[in-house]
Amino acid sequence: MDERYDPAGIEPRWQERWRSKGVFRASSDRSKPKYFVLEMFPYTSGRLHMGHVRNYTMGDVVARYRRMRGFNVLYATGWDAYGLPAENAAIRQGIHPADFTRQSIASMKSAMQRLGFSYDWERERATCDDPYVRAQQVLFLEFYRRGLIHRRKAFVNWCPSCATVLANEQAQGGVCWRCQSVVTRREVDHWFCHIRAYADELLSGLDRLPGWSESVRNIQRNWIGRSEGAEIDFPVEGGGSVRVFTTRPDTLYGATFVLLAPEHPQALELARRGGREDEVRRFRDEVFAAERIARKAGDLEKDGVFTGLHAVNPGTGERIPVWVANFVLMEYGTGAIMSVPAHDQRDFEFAKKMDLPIRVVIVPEGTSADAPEVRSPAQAFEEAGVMIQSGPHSGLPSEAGKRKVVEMLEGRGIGRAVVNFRLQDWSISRQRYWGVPIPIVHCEACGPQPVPDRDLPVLLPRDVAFTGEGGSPLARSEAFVRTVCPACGKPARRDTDTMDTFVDSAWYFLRYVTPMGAREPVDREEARCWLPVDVYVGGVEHAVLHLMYARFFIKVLRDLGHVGFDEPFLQLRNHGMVNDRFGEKQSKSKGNVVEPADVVRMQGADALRVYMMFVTAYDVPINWSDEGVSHSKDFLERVWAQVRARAPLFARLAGAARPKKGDLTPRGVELVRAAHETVAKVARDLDAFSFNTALAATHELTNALKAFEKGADPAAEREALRCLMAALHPFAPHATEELWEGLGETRWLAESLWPEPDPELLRRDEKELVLQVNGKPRGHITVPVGMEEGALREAALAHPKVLSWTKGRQVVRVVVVPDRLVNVVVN
Ligand code: ANZ
Ligand code: ZN
Repeated sequence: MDERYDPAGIEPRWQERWRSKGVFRASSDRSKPKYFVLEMFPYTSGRLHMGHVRNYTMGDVVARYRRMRGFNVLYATGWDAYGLPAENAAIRQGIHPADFTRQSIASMKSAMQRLGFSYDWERERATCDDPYVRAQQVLFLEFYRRGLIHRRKAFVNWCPSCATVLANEQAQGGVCWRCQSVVTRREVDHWFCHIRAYADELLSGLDRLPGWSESVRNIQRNWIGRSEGAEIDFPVEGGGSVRVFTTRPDTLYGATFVLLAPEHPQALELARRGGREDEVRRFRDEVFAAERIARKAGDLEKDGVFTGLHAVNPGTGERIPVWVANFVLMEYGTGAIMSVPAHDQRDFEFAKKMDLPIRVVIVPEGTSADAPEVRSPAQAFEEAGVMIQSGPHSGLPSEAGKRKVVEMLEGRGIGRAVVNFRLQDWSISRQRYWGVPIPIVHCEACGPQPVPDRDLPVLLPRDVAFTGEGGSPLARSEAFVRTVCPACGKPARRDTDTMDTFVDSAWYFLRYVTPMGAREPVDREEARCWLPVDVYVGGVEHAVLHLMYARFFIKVLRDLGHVGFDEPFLQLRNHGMVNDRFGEKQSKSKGNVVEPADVVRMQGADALRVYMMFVTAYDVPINWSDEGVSHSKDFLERVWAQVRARAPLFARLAGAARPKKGDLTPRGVELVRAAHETVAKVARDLDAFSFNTALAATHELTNALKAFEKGADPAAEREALRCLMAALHPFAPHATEELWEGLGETRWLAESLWPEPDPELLRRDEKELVLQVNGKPRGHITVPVGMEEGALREAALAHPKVLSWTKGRQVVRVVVVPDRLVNVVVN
């Protein structure tokens, strides 16, 4: 142990020691309870940022702590290696995406290793590894054969700047999740994953995830957006009908027009019949060009155009016009609505603007049909009420009315009760190069054909041109595209789409438990041993996308027989951001980025780790502070100095067992008790993810040690220091290992068990007192020695034995004879 605390010397040395002995290797030792700590694996951007450091320090603290508690811990990491930025780097810098990615991995890995994270690196996986690609293509085809993946023409979200299709989840608010450009609409042939088939289970499963925050579960509930309602067919003049979705069939008689989404497949056809095709087409093009942001939020200027055609309201029998409107979304319900301006504010505004009729059919109980607000309402009345002007259904309350109207429509064969989900099928194909190729061959004669298993994986061709123009580079690689049909052997063409990287990340954690060379995509036996994940740590920005896809994947993999559980992550912890010192998000463009490597070089990995965990609660944003890191370093220096100053006292105690109470001086007992209380508190706090309070407890113990006269009771001092080292070890693993050695320990902390506190020591000295009522002994009470008189009175008065004698009587006085008895006087 050096005189000076020198993290630059200590840290790499311990990292090398741990590595060479393989102490973090996760074995399938079934004699111990398992614990799977998982973090959201990093995207291979090329640099590790402070957000990563915070995320992974938390995971590492938990992993190290759980190992010490005797768990068989699986803690591994990998690389979310595919995606656009690597391809963009290829376009801009002329570096091949594969090389960019490998270089990114190398530099990020060494940055992670320098922080001392205790990963089992033998389980490291990258989504661009050939075995990973193969496994994912196998799964793609299993999904495909099960009808869970299909190809169809669809209007999709298109990011003009990334030149790719985006899933709805990636186009929230109408902007591209990666580049923030405004998303437009395009109709393309496209692969979809049928996540809606699992919508109900994805929803109900949320009720059985107590280890997730209520807020994330609510975000998912809203995203799934289940609503009960009805589909109703409105017959159209001249033949055919338009099917609408409504949650308010009780308002049927108030539907005064029908609205279609601009991209509704019937929109142009109806307009052609109505003689207004040009107007509708022009309007449609305008809407597509307009921002989807506003269209979604409902705060855009409502606009629309008449198709020239009428439909019939199946309740009233009246002719009502059919329009196309910008606020009707194609991907929700049926893409068409019955518009009830009197009871839906959006419809109300639209009717006012277009001068369409408004007809009140629901009123609050007790309102008469000729009240002024019924004859000319000033706004929509959206609540439930009583039906009026509704033919045979008038007088029914809304709830009963909904049922009756649907029954009537069902009877006529033009309506039915349905459950609708906001959740859309997941568009999983991308017109980009750097991703997992879709293992399908298109044959003119046989149609789409799965690539046979023996020909998997379909790998990316290496030499393609990255120009950033003209769609997917794969589509321009004739060598890749040209192949033969697996069914008929004639020339055919490969699919040139690659999979959305959210497919890769939906199941990566299963690859940590699957040996590299495994034939099956998932090793079922190993998965049974390790999964579900016990705690998953990552950013809250993944509350919808990644976490929904991963839950969906597990349910499908369960149904395909690959795994035997329903939910992947038992506990989810979302850490806060790491901002700059003014609370601004760190970004290259703002020039306010704090580089982890710089901090590690100057202050050491342990100081950075301690700072991150100490400065605030795990889920609160950190506003960066250089002084904060310095304070953490000072703290570690103080700990260092303490151990150094005392180490010579322990020469004869090396390897000694934990001291017994009887061997210690009275003050020594107090010190050891404080140490064991610290250990107990740190354990409680770490179980609850309360890292900062755990560290605060270790600070207090250092203070207690500082106040303790050096050499007054070496056995006690050594025991207190051992406890301090163990409790600090998950946070500052390097410094504590070095100091631990300095205390004469031979087994590393990384291999040691948690010092379970001595219950005898934790129990404060107690004494049994006699309880009297009116001078007669009525029972006993055990209390800590020296308990305050007020507290003693309360404890005595609340004691059941005393209560039974004082019930219904008035307490006049309580006499306390310290350490002997309490006498309650009643009249
Ligand atoms: C008639 C009606 C009358 C409606 C009324 C509401 C109130 P939630 O609850 O979110 O499921 N709607 C249906 N499809 C739509 C689409 N593609 N684009 C825009 N709006 C659509 O909302 C369901 C309601 O949203 C449906 O019920 C429909 O309007 C509208 F007094 O139908 B309602
Ligand atoms: Zn063929």
